[in-house]
Amino acid sequence: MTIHSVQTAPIAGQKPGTSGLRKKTPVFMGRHYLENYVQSIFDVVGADGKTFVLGGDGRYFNDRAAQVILRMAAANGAARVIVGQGAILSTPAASHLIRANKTDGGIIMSASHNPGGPDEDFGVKFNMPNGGPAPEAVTEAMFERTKVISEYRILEAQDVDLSVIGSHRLGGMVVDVVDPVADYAALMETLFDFGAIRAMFAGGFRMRMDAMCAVTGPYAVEILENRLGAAKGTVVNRVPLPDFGGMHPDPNPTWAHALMAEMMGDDAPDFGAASDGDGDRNMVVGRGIYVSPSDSLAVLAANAHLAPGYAKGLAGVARSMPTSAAVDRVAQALGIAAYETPTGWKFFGNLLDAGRATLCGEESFGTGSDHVREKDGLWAVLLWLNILAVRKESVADILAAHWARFGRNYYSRHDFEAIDSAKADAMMAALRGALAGLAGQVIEGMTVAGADDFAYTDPVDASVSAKQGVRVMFADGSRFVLRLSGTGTEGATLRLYLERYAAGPEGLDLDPQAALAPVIRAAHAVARISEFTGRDAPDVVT
Ligand code: VG1
Ligand code: CO
Repeated sequence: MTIHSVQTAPIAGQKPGTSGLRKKTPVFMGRHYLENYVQSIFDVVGADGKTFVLGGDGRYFNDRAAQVILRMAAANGAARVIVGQGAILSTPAASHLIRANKTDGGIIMSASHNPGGPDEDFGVKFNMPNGGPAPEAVTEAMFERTKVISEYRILEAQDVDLSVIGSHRLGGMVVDVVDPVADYAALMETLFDFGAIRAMFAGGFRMRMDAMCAVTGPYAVEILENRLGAAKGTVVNRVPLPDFGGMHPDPNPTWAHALMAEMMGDDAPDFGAASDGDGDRNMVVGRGIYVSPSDSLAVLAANAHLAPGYAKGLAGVARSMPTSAAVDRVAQALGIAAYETPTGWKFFGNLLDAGRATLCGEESFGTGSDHVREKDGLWAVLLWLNILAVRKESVADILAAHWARFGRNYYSRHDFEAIDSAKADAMMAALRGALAGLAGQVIEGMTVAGADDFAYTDPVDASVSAKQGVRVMFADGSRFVLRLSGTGTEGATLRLYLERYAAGPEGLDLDPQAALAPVIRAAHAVARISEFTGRDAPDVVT
């Protein structure tokens, strides 16, 4: 078979964001676009004689992109690629395969929570041999490579039949097609008390899992229904579709509204959950009660020892800076370290590898542990189920007890989407310029204790990441944070994160938006959101 060296030229804008390179699908399908980026990945990490994992969330173009990546891997001298059947792998399952097979990394095709389809989003991300997203230094090197690329290598060959499990050949390279679910499900069995959860379902416990027509469906059906005995039909929207059935596979109260309606209605099941496009996010809902992701992380940290995989306790916990400090209070009570990192799972990798943190989480519906190096939606659902099976209390009771013990960090995120980028940048620049004068000011009756632009020094490798979000902290423990999204593909998305602490015992049952009202007003006044962007109200509130 012939290896072609194809002449190409740099394409502007191939800069990976919070989680890989994401663009509109037609952009990715444009001439040389995918090829330039994949060659840049191989040029940076090297492919000769190496083994990689490949899979994606099944969105539109997933199947064809996989064939291109395989042909390029073969042409670049890779020895072996392990591919999920049908080119499907959830992000946590890919992370697990990368680690379990001691490979040299993997390529994940996903734009995660972004909609999919011919006119929606596509993405490509490289994960390191530890199973985690490439750190900034590596993604920067890939971006630099895209600016000077002049040729890529690709094998002339027919498609590999990825529907057939087993070993295939592509030129000099082996393509091992594997069941996307089996190894992941086996890993989950080592972490959780499947017997206890099975007994809970057998006792009549009811659950709803909304896979949002994305990649989690097959995993959830196998684990929840087949192995744990949840009623058939527990998992809805269970077949992954190239356009996610038109759904926006972002598990939050806005986009998973059907699940929310069911959980708040009469005859609601005991427990509800949803996951995102690539299966690394989770939303958790109890009967009649929504669990904010920051609270979920805190409850999981406080109760993880009830699951066999965490019976020895946690080494430490880590959260992204905009995530509420609820988990910090748990860490303090447990006497373990709590780390605060920038947004994006890539920053947790070093802490996990060094054994400093066991549990990690983000306010954006992401929770995970040292079992893989990605956040893991179904893992979080199973840890909740394990805790419910042991404690035999409702989600509402568990939350109430948690707040009574630790106090409550009222929390919300307001997203302003598809803002003109220049306006968003101007707003952030003005805000950064105003930070120095804020300390000591009284706004909405609250005194500003400090304001800065978050910078992080990795405690393991001392790498520094600056300008990770503006935070304004008040003397009473309230705060707000503003940053621009790094995963969008249209204009800018402004994220406003709001937090206020109530120690209790009074005032633990307020509506979060009401409890946060002064912080919301303060944020708008300081950042002049409406003046710069023309927006008064957010598009999505979580
Ligand atoms: C968002 C979230 C962040 C998450 C990232 C990837 O990034 O805020 O917490 O790690 O998405 O998640 P941003 O830059 O748009 O705020 V996933 O499930 O889309 O890979
Ligand atoms: Co995701």
